[in-house]
Amino acid sequence: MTAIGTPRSDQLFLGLDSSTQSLKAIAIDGTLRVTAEYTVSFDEDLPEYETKGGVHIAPDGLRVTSPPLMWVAALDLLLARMQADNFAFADVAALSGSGQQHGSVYLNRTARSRLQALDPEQPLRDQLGDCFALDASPIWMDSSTTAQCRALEAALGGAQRVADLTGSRAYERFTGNQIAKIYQDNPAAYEASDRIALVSSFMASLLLGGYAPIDTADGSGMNLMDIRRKDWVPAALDQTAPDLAARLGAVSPAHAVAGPIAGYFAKRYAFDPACRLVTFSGDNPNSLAGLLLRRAGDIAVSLGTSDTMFGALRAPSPSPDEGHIFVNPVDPEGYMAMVVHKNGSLTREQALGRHKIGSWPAFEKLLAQTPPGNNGNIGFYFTDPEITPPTHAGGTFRFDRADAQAADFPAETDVRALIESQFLSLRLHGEHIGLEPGMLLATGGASENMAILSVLANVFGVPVYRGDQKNSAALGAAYRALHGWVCEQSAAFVPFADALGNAPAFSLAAEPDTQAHAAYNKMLDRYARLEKQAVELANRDA
Ligand code: XUL
Repeated sequence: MTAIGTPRSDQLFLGLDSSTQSLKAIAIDGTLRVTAEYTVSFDEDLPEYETKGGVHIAPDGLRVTSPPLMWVAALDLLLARMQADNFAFADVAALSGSGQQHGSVYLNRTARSRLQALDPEQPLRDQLGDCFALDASPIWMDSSTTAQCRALEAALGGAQRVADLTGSRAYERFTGNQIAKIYQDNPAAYEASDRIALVSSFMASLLLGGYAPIDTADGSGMNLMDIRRKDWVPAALDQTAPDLAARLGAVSPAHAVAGPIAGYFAKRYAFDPACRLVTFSGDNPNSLAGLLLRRAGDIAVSLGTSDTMFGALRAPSPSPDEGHIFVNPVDPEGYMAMVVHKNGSLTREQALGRHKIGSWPAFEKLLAQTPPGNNGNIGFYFTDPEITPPTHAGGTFRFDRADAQAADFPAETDVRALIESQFLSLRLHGEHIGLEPGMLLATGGASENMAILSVLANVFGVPVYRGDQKNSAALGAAYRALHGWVCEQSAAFVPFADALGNAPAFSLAAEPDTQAHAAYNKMLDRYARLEKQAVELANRDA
């Protein structure tokens, strides 16, 4: 007989990931083997929403939104594809999910009853079109709320105080500042909102057939939650908008079961009506789970639309200058720290275009033509206003070995300057919030590029591993579905590591070269000094 709390090999656990550009699903079985994966790409599969990279960018370049109904349509399409593939919905014991962090969804007073009374004969899109108080959801790429950020810091007693309370100083993309702007610019939309959800809790609400809670890990990305008390900060809510607590609802630990899946999905797709819905969380917290980062010093670098570096911490020490502290999604008493670069993959792709480099192998060849340290040439590539270090405007700033500004670099120097700069910045700012790796786990699109991983190993001086599984947020959601299910079955919190005992090992991808690492150690102070100069230059142009 199988012990209570131990999943059977024929049970499935499903993880969804509603990211900036796509909606993905990964199913694992009770032995943690990945059994199926599906993707819907917003631009390609739902062209009627006319997004580019899943988003709409306003002419000022600062306001960035996505249509929330597109995320609903994506769920219809994803589940239809799974059904056409004979996916065994009935075997799913639990599901959970991931959402791009910070994005907010404004649901009007019809939403709750509509979610509770979904007609299984109709797609979701046809039933939920008019349940939004706002049809453009601000997302994490939005950087239009500087005034609201400064106002929050002033009201709470400064950037350090906001960081100490909420885990981060006020950041433009953090949801509270976004809500403040909506309240100020469009009070009618705020007034019409019955519930303000994160992307994660919104997607969960669709599957739950009712309002799903915001979890404490994704909730840490709002500048509204006390990361130690795990509850809203009244003064932050008051500063943001009136009657906000009721619109946000109560927070929940990420491992908690929010309820069974809505009858709609049981009837339309033959899910087991008892299938458990484990609270959804943000993409970075889910990636922490997907990469099984358990020990301090196990640190991941995710190279995607945004580049992020994150790892688990016992005690938080938030900085007002960089990085974020979130509640840990698989250890409600623990924390995670994270540094984010907005300018990740798109900036790397732009370098390819700018220098007419036809392919990634050609990029690797160019990278190999220059030595670690790039003969003293350093660049800062803020295609968009950067998050770390924070800038108010974009701009590219290159410095030669004598610190003189250069208009351009030859292609082979420029690609190295770009990759080295992205990783030196992660190292510099990560160290400030306690992220000191003993090893690195690389994930995301660019982690398939060996030359890039070798620069990463050399900058940090530690081995770089790579998971075979690229979609760490969706996988993390599947792992968390299993974790939440085990906790519920056991009627007690079970440590994640115990629930996930069988998880696969990662493969070594790059080892550091001592000499190259020494070159980067030497470079770091100069890099930090030039970074300050680049930030001043970017802000001067703002
Ligand atoms: C994290 C952040 C991004 C988004 C989208 O703070 O802004 O990583 O979560 O991936």
